[in-house]
This record gives sequence, C-alpha cells and structure tokens, in this order.
Amino acid sequence: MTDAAATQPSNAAFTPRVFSGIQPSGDLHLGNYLGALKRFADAQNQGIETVYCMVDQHAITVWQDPAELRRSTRELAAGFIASGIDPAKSILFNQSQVAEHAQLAWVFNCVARMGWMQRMTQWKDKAGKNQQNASLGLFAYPSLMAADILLYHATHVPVGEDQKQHLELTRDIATKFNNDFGVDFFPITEPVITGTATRVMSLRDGAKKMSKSDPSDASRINMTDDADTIAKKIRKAKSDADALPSEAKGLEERAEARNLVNIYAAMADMSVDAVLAEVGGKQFSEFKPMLAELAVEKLAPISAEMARLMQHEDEIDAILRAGADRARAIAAPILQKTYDIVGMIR
Ligand code: AQP
Repeated sequence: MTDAAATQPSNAAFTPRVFSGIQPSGDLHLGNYLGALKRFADAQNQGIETVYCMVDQHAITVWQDPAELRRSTRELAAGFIASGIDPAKSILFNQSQVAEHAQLAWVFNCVARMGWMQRMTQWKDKAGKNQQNASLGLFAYPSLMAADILLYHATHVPVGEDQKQHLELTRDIATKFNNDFGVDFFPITEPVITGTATRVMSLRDGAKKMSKSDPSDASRINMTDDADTIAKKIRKAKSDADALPSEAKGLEERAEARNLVNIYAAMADMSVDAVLAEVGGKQFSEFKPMLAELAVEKLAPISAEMARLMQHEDEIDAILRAGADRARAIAAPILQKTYDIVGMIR
C-alpha cells in the first residue's frame, strides 16, 4: 500500500493485513468516505489482504434503536460496497456475527488498565460530565477495538485522525500482553493516517470534526444526500471573505477555507498545492460551485448504488454472512492460541 507506514521490524513475522471498521451509528458522511471508505478501497486495490467490519457492538455503547440499528448496519454495508469494497476481494462482515471479537475483548479487559481508558479523549467527550451514567461498554470501547484489530493480526489500520489515540492503546495492549506472557504473539499495529482528509471538519465550524452525531444536518454532507442538498450545503458552508491563496501556508489561519480546499483535494486525488495552483486568487463564490460539482460527481453514483442495494436486503445479509465465515476462519485459531497462552483449557 502506498500510504502505509513502514512495518516495524517486530512485525516482520506477520503477513501484511489491513483491518478497519465503521460503526453503524447513523448516516455515513463525507468524513467517513474520505477519511475511511475511499482509503479502504485504495488499500484493497493495492492487492494487500483487507478485512473490513461493521462494528455494531461498538455502536451499542450508546443507545441505538434496534430497528434503526439493523437498517443502519445494512446501509453501512451498502456504503462499503458502493464505495468500491468488493466482497470477493475484501472480507466484509458484521462484528457481532463473529463471537471471537467479544471473547478476545474480555481477555484484553484483563490486560488493559483503568487509567489507560480514563485518559481516552473519546471517552471524556462522549461520556461528558455524567461519567457515572455512561455505559461500561463505552468505557471499555478501546479494548474491544484492540480485539477487532489483533484478532486478525492486522499490521495496518487506515483510520481518521480521531482514532489515533485508540490505535496507540491497541499497541499498548499488544505490547503488555506479549510482555506479560513472554511471547511475540500480537503484532504492534501501525495506524495509517495519511492524505488530505484525515480530519474533515464540520461545514458550520472549522474547529469541529464532521460527525454523524452533530445535531446540525447542515454541518455534514451525508452520503445519501441528493445533488441539490449537497450543492446547498456547500453554498451555505462557512468560509471567509478573502480570495483563496496560491500556497498552502496561506490557509494556516483559515480553518474553514482550509477544510473546503482539503475536501476538494481529497475528492480530486490532488495535493493541496496542486489545487491552490489552480484556484488561488478565486473567491468562494467561484470555488464553492466547483466544489459542489466535484462532490456531486463523486458521491451521486455511490448514493445511487447504496439506494439500489438497500432494495435487496437479502443480498446484503448473504454477503455479511459469507464475510463472517471467512473472518471466523482467521479469528478462531488466533483466539484459541490466545487462550492457550493465557492458560485456559480448551
Ligand atoms: N470527520 C472525519 N474526517 C475523517 N475521518 C473521519 N472518520 C469519522 N469522522 C471523520 C473516520 O471514519 C471511520 C469510522 O468512524 P466511526 O463511525 O467508527 O466513528 P467516529 O469516528 O466516531 O465517526 P463519527 O462520524 O464522528 O461518529 P459519531 O458522531 O457517532 O462519533 C474512522 O476511521 C474515523 O476515523
């Protein structure tokens, strides 16, 4: 893979394998597409073994309506496929259908320390002021995430910037497990956080991440938005009164402008410098329609394919079941070996 960090020497014994997941916790948005799905398809197309998961057990760490969770899981699967993840090339499955995730997470709950979890910024953000009332699952979320990754001995995990701290914790858990038991069993997985869209920001506030849970629908472009809605959201996106600069350093103090240029660059597969060489000097009144046109061109076929797939729920369910069988074939022996190392009788 071109954007993978080099595998550390300690991982040399492991076959390169990419793992990543997305929660079925709401509508997919442009941040999920550029920061995750598009890069997942790129990794798959570079010929590396790729394992991708709908992490429904992570989603239920906060309340999910059961009917809506089922719909969102299928829609997320449709989003993966429509973004170019080919179930014949990648393993595509739903987390709860492979029981080994929860089983390995329990072992990791006994390896990880409370203090590690308490330092996680996502825990602090999501639990808010009322930590006593947050679910135990939300607190232990990074331990389940470590299990998702290490159950496949994944060497690389493409994620957005927001997941960096959780990846570091995965490395800490693998290191502690290996040290505690005197083995070199789990790889020290590399996060792959590269490109111009590792942190797509809200269209309404350049200091906030674009997120499914933002109450303002205008803050994000959903992958199911139609062309008019996309164009309208971009037209209304927060920007500033100045013309675009012709070099990236001119964007340093302009969070909203930087975000819109980064989005354009990621969608056009161009560097920020190359974009600014083209659009430097233009006002937002000229740049925004260019951005809207590009966004519609890239997203419209994806959203149309998602809608088509959602008419065939049985097909989606069959793909996920077949993916779960393939995932289990890798996961079960790794869990069994973990149990052997820990001293559990089979
Ligand atoms: N704004 C973003 N920019 C770039 N990448 C992003 N990702 C999420 N938001 C952005 C990446 O998408 C993948 C899946 O994320 P997730 O759904 O598992 O969880 P999340 O990061 O918590 O996503 P949201 O949208 O922010 O959900 P809520 O609002 O429910 O918390 C990950 O690789 C993530 O980095």
